[in-house]
Amino acid sequence: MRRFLALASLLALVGAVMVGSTSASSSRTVRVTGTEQFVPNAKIMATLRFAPGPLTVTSGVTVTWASDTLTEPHTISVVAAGDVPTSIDQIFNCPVCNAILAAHFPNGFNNPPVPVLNAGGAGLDAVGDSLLLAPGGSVSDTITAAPGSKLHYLCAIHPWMQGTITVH
Ligand SMILES: [Cu+2]
Repeated sequence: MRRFLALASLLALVGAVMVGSTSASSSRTVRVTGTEQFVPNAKIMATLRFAPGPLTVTSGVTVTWASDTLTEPHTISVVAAGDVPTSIDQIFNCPVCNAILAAHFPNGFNNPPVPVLNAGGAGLDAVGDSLLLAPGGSVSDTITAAPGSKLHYLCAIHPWMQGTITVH
């Protein structure tokens, strides 16, 4: 738990990040919202989430993730369906999350991050694609996955934040 809190405060130093461009013809917005509370020896609570979680888009659409969480950074990280945590155990021990954060911060959390990890082609289309979202910021990218595919994504910092993008 302490690791999570330290990580969150370090990531809060990350500057605003904008990626890609807004498509005039078609774009969608996902709100990144919620709160969290930690009372030592009493409670841990978080409602941080993507709203909506499931999204259905046409291939080529630009999606913007707009955060109203002013103190928390997030990531939008495409992962294999089988790597999406489904239990509290998996949330607090998430190997794919650790790998994503190591790739965003190759020189440690106190040094400038790599704001975009790109696997596959340009845009969001493959496992390994990941966008860093600064506290209170927004980030956009084009959904380039082929029609008929479904992307599973999560926040590598708060892995219960999970979404899907069904592409048609
Ligand atoms: Cu998050």
